[in-house]
This record gives sequence, C-alpha cells and structure tokens, in this order.
Amino acid sequence: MLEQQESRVKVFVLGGDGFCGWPCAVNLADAGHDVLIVDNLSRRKIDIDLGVESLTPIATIQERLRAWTETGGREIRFSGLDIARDYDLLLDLIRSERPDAVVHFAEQRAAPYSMKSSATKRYTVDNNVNGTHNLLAAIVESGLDVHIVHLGTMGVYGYGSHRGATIPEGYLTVEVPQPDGTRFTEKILHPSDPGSVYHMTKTLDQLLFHYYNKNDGIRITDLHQGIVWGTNIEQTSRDPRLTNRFDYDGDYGTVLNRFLMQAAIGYPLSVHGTGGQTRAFIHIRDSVRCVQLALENPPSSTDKVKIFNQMTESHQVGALAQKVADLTGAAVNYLPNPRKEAVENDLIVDNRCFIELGLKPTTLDDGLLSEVVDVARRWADRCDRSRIPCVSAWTKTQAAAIQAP
Ligand code: NAD
Ligand code: USQ
Repeated sequence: MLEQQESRVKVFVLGGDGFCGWPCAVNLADAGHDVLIVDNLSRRKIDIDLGVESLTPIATIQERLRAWTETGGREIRFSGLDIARDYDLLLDLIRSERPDAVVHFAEQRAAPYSMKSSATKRYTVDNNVNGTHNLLAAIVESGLDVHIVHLGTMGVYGYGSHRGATIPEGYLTVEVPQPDGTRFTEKILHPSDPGSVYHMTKTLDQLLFHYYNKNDGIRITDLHQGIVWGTNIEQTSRDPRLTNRFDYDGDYGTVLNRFLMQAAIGYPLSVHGTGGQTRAFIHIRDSVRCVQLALENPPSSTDKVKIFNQMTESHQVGALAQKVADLTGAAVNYLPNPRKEAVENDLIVDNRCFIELGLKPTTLDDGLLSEVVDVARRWADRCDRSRIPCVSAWTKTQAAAIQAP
C-alpha cells in the first residue's frame, strides 16, 4: 500500500484484460493506485475465431473484478471500449475521469497472427497504429497532462547482427560528418528493424510518440519489453477466478512458455531452425514491477520520450530448449522455421534504467521454470495438441518449407 495519499495515481490500464495487463492492473491496485481497465475484449474474440483457449481457465472480466474485491482488493473499474475505433468515447472518458496516467497495453501483440493473412496484417496495423494515435490525439484534445506508459518491444531494434554493440535504451549517439570534414554528435532514435508486421507497428508507435512529445509536450515512457514468461503473480494466485491467461498455441504462445508447456505434456520442444536466435526475456513478476516503477517515476514536462529496455536476460532459443530438456527430460525437435529471420544473432542489451530504479531481476535459475511446468501439467487436459504447431509463415518460401513432407 502507498504510504502517502498524494502519491496515489489515477491510472487507466488500456488492455488490462490481457496477459500482461491483468497482472499489471491488480498489482497497481494493490499498490494503492486508482485503476480503471479499458479493454474491448478483442483478445478473447480472437481466441474464439482461432478456435483456441488459454491453457489456464480464465474468468470473464466481470468475474475477475468481483473476485478481486471479494478477496479484499482495492476496487478496479472497467470500461469496454475500442481505443482504435471509439475515439469520442475515449476522449469523453479521459475528460470525465481526468487520469494522471495511462498504461497502454491495448494492441494486437502476436507476430505470427500479424503474418497470417492480408486481413490480419491490416487488422494489426489499423488496431495498433490507430489505437496509439487516438490516445495521443485525445490527450491533446482534453488539454490534460497525462503521462503515457506504453508497452513497446525489444523487437524494434531488430534481430540482425549488432556486431557486438550494446543496444542502448532507445537512443543511439551518432557522429554526423560535415562538408568541411568536421563532425558533430547527436542522439537519435535507434534505427528500427522490425521482423514482422506486428513489430513494425511498434516502430510506428515510436515515431508517433516522438512527434507528440516534441509538438505537444506529452510525457511518455516507452518500455521496450522482451518476451514475457511465467503466468501468475502473487495477486493473481489469490483466487482461481483471478488466474492469468496462458497462451500456448502456434500464434499467441511465446517461446519459453511454449517449451515449458510442451515439456509438461510430453510434446517435443519446437525449436525453429537452428535455434541460434537470441532474444530478451523477462518474468511476468518483473514486468508488472517495471510498469509500476515507470508509473511512479514519470518524466518531467520538458523531457523527451523516456525509453527503458524492459528485459532481464538474453538467451538463445536452442539453449533455452536444452535447459528445459535438462530440467524435464523432454525431447527437442528442430523444425523448418516459419519465420523469415536471421539464423542466429547477438543481443547485448543495456537495461540500467530499471536496475537503477531498484529492479531485482528474476532469472531462469530462480526455480520458476518448474512452477510454469506445474501449472501446465495441472491444465494439460485443456491442451489441443493440434494447435501447437506454428503454421503462420512469413512468406511463400517459409510456407513451402514448413509444408514439405
Ligand atoms: P494480450 O493480447 O494478452 O493483451 C492485449 C489486450 O489489449 C487484450 O486484452 C485485448 O483485448 C486488448 N486490446 C487490443 N486492442 C484493443 C483496442 N483496440 N481497444 C481496447 N483494447 C484492446 O497481449 P499481452 O501479451 O498482454 O501484451 C500487452 C502489450 O505488451 C502489447 O502491446 C504487447 O505488444 C506488449 N508486449 C508483450 C510481450 C509478451 O511477451 N506478451 C512482450 C513484449 C511486449
Ligand atoms: N520460436 C521457436 N519455437 C517456438 C516459438 C518461437 O523457436 O515454438 C522462436 C521464434 O522463431 C523466434 C523466437 O522464438 O525466433 C521468439 O518468438 P516468440 O513467439 O516467443 O516471440 P515474438 O514473436 O518476438 O513476440 C513476443 C510477443 C510480442 C513481443 C515480443 C518481444 O508475442 O508481443 O513484442 O515477444 S521481443 O521478442 O523481444 O521482440
């Protein structure tokens, strides 16, 4: 609980019914903040369209909120609107509620889903870019000073070779040659190199933030988050109706949670290609902690967009599979890669901002891998094995490779 009444923040959690948003919302309420979830429940509708379900049974948002107050949680309110389409409703909500801050999770977040078809590419761009732009335009139109904390992705930097260079927190210092042979240095947004239509929308978000911060002075913290693993936090474990979702299917399941769930049900671990891809990771407990830290340490009105790398460790996908195999005895299967991505890459990341704010990273070695395997074992009978393979191919070349006998 907050010690000082005045440090309480009135905060909208856009996308607060999702995998990262739900634990974030209850964590912020538990910390004493005044939380209102805004969500159009599109993620639940996509599950219905795809014919899949979260491995863990999840209660409706109404049941979740009832369970939260029944178990002693500070009230969380809910507004069911589409931030990409319902501009006037979003503006009215901001005007009437006058939030201090908005945490923005409300985007279509799966790279494979974004690459499935022209329809899902167009939906992802429309939803993500319009949603972010509507939020920025509505804040300007409201005339209020609202801090935006946005969930971006480590994928904006790209997973090509960084030639051993450390990826900075958003801005790169470059030397620009002048005609007279002299040079000046400048800090620029790190070049973008998206690896899917989904990741591309996050690079577009960055430009929108840069512009609205420069033109309108909007205070923005953009969190470049790595792949989130784990499922529950202490608050979502208090009652079965508070349980968080666990995506395992080929579109929405992310790599480490998929490996842990595959190990739990005796399915060979699905490594794409050689497994040389290196990615950044963060446990869900640290993810919610980082969002709270960002919210409670806002930029000043003259600051440019604050960018934090929200990750705690980097791993090669093949090495992760081996780690899970060593822990559980699972078999490892090397499969043709449905994605157009580098066979291998280096990834050295600067994440000092959160460490300096007090984050104590949870690592793979903290025993939590087994906790996820246990959750997956408990709900193994809910798994539809036919939905595990990743069948969304980046181009016709990858489609042919994954269909080859
Ligand atoms: P999720 O799909 O579980 O949750 C997103 C939520 O936003 C859903 O509840 C959905 O219904 C809602 N939503 C989507 N579009 C909306 C709209 N137009 N209006 C209102 N609500 C809308 O995704 P997640 O895993 O919780 O990810 C949340 C954010 O964090 C995303 O922006 C994602 O890019 C980012 N992120 C996620 C991960 C990860 O590993 N899950 C890693 C890095 C970054
Ligand atoms: N991979 C496998 N086997 C699998 C699934 C994935 O080898 O069964 C590989 C992929 O080919 C890729 C890597 O694992 O090389 C990561 O895939 P992922 O699905 O775990 O992660 P990604 O598509 O990058 O997206 C996820 C979230 C997204 C977030 C991103 C953070 O869905 O919202 O932005 O992680 S990051 O990867 O740092 O960009």
